[in-house]
Amino acid sequence: MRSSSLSAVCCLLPYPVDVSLIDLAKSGDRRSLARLVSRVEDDTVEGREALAALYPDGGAAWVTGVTGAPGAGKSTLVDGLVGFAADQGNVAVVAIDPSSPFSGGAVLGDRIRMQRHTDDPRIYIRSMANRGHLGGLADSTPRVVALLDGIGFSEVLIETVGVGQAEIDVASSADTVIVTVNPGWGDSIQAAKAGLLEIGDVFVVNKADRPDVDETVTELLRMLDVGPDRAWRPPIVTTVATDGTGLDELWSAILDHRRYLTETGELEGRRRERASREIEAAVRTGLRRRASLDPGGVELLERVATREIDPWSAAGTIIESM
Ligand SMILES: Nc1nc2c(ncn2[C@@H]2O[C@H](COP(=O)(O)OP(=O)(O)OP(=O)(O)O)[C@@H](O)[C@H]2O)c(=O)[nH]1
Ligand SMILES: [Mg+2]
Repeated sequence: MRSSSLSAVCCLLPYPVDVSLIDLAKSGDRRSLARLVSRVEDDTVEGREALAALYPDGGAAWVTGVTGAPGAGKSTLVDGLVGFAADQGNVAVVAIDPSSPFSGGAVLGDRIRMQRHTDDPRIYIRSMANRGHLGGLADSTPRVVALLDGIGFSEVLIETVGVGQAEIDVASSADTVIVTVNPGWGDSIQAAKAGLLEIGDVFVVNKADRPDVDETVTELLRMLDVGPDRAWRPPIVTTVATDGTGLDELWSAILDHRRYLTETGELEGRRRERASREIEAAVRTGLRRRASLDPGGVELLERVATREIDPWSAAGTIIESM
């Protein structure tokens, strides 16, 4: 009697092993999924184990990245695209927020804007702070995307931080990159400066309810014409994200790009490139961590500080000792 009640209690304990956490997340339990994402974000041992277990199941998710200057309408666009994506299957949205330098946390909470989707069981929305990482994403974004892919989401939408600088990380994390600009001369030139013209697979002139839309489209076309020749010619779509105008056209442009990627075999190339960059980034992070843990580093620093040896020879010694 006593032992059977004990075993009943035991089974009520929250998630004794991570396998059940993965199973629960796969079955649609959002709390378990949120815990898994946090573990991956924090790069804990459990997070790594979950990724290792799930990676072989991945590869089926389509990843769409939405980037552009601050306030261009990225969140509003993503909010609208979620509805189209949900027709294809379960959707995960990863919104990267700038970290506050004071709290270290995400300051804006794009989730609030996407509140209307939170009750929909097909849709999972997660905000993450970029934690000082440059390039528009958080350091952990590619890992979180791989996790969501492995859990079984067929659509993943990423919204980058709108930092107005080179946000080109998203180019290697997404299958299709949407670059958002607004009407007006300055915006497309800023986009060009930030290196966004090279990475856009689809361009969106959002806030098309404002003046100078045609001029902006013409300017973008001109800049794309003088850019490098690409087999895929990025279409330019005009939208009013706030009322949904043009979103169906944007979604068709995304689907066209997917078709192109599959038919030409470029998808495989892109994903290989993604894996290669991820391995490189992980090696770099691992080396950095080990270098800072290396007790020999302190002694070497002392020798560099007293100019007995130079910093580059010290680095060579540390790498060799690994
Ligand atoms: N007039 C007009 N306003 C829009 C349109 N799309 C978005 N907005 C408004 O522009 C503001 C910024 O929109 P967001 O979707 O938050 O822009 P964002 O690019 O996600 O902004 P950050 O994440 O802060 O960089 C909001 O007040 C939106 O309501 C549009 O098509 N027309
Ligand atoms: Mg936003």
